[in-house]
Amino acid sequence: MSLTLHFHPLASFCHKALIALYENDIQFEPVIVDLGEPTSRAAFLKLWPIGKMPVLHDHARDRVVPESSIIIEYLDQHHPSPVKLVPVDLDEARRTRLSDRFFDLYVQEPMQKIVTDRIRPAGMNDPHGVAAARTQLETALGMVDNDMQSKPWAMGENFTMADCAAAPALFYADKVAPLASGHPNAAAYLDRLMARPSVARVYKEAEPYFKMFPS
Ligand SMILES: N[C@@H](CCC(=O)N[C@@H](CS)C(=O)NCC(=O)O)C(=O)O
Repeated sequence: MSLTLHFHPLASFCHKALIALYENDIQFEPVIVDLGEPTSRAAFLKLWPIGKMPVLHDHARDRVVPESSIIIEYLDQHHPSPVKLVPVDLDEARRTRLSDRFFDLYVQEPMQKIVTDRIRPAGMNDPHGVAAARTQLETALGMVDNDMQSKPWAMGENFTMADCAAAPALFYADKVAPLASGHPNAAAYLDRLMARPSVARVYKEAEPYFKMFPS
């Protein structure tokens, strides 16, 4: 098998890459990384010393591809498939990348800040940082709600990389700030995402690991 994906089934940025792979039925070997287990951790850090998942290894081209957005761009480029996740039109592509950045930086990151604070050792919490993250998440979710009033997917009629980013971002954001209470369009968009077969498959496979999610 040419492609190996190093990932963890509970990790939101890994879900983004998995959605892209499943969306186009691209074959790959999954390798679960356990950063708490010395052998798995050492093997992963050897591949990508930054230590963030997911990482795609393309053995045929001898390429190590980190960063979820870059992995999706790489797949789009080297595994041309029916669902074009990065539009060919340059303006559309740039707008798609902006939406992808938006979901990563302004939904996923504050959501992760809130969640990871729950598992910090006693006395090491960061209430100021968590409050700032909650404010940013609320602002971002308001923008998503406004943007998703009248279209099925983030870029309009076509499912793209922006939706791959939106699915895990909104899935976990909904756990820390339930969308239905103040953001009905964002909640309906999350429902559409969850009904998409590639997304549904990722969350079905992640189910056994959800007990590890700090609630
Ligand atoms: N910008 C990176 C972020 C990746 C990231 O933060 N991954 C998390 C899992 S969702 C991770 O590897 N965390 C492990 C750690 O920080 O030790 C991407 O888009 O791939």
